[in-house]
Amino acid sequence: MQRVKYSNSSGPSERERLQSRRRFIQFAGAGTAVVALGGMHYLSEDLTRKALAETLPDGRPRLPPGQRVLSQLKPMGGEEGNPSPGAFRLTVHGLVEHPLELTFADLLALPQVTLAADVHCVTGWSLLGAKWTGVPVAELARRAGVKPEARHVVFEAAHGYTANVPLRDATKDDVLVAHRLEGQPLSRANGAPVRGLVPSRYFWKSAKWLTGVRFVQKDEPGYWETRGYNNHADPWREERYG
Ligand SMILES: Nc1nc2c(c(=O)[nH]1)N[C@H]1C(S)=C(S)[C@@H](COP(=O)(O)O)O[C@H]1N2
Ligand SMILES: [Mo]
Repeated sequence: MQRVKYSNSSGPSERERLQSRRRFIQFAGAGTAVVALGGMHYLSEDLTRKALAETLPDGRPRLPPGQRVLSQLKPMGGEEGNPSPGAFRLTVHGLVEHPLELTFADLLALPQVTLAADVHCVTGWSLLGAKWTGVPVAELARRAGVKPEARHVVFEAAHGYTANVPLRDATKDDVLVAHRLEGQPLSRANGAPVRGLVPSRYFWKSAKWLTGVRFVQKDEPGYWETRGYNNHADPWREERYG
């Protein structure tokens, strides 16, 4: 299996990541076939054709424009956090009445949800209908007692990675603090032990190696949002770049 190639094993430097993104943008702009993109090796023409014939309950096409379907999740890199459940802590903080600090066991003791979700990476691939298990962000919001002035959620991850989502969207039923994919614990590359899952947005909003969920009043554009990517990131509107 081919992996995204970085110049060292500990992960890409920021400069390398931005360069690789820029190459993608050039490809996309030139209308080059998506197979030219790095990491499309699980690309499935059959699954793509099938998805193109489907619509969501609200009438939108199942597959957002410019996307092709993968048969399995492809690790996209990033600076990994500590994958050990024993070391895991999740802080739920910011504009809340009762800040929480949850261990992995605490998280598992909360009501769990398993749902099928489609995810869409800005580099042009989608993974459809995978089963994710975790705790809804809405549940954490309720337990922490989010203050009425909160308007946005900042997903915080290892090494300072963040992703911002409006509170209304971050508290939809399908937004999870997720720890299982297809019934299995998350792999290290896919964010172990816990990641955010925000299916309604490009996948960079789904922060791997999650460490915190922070409620804020004023929007705080995150890692990619401050590096040329769209703040809102709706795949159906192709809100890819800023
Ligand atoms: N902490 C962290 N989370 C992250 C990233 C990252 O670099 N660091 N990359 C994002 C991007 S751009 C994508 S497409 C998805 C990829 O998730 P995967 O590697 O599990 O496929 O994670 C998102 N979450
Ligand atoms: Mo991505």
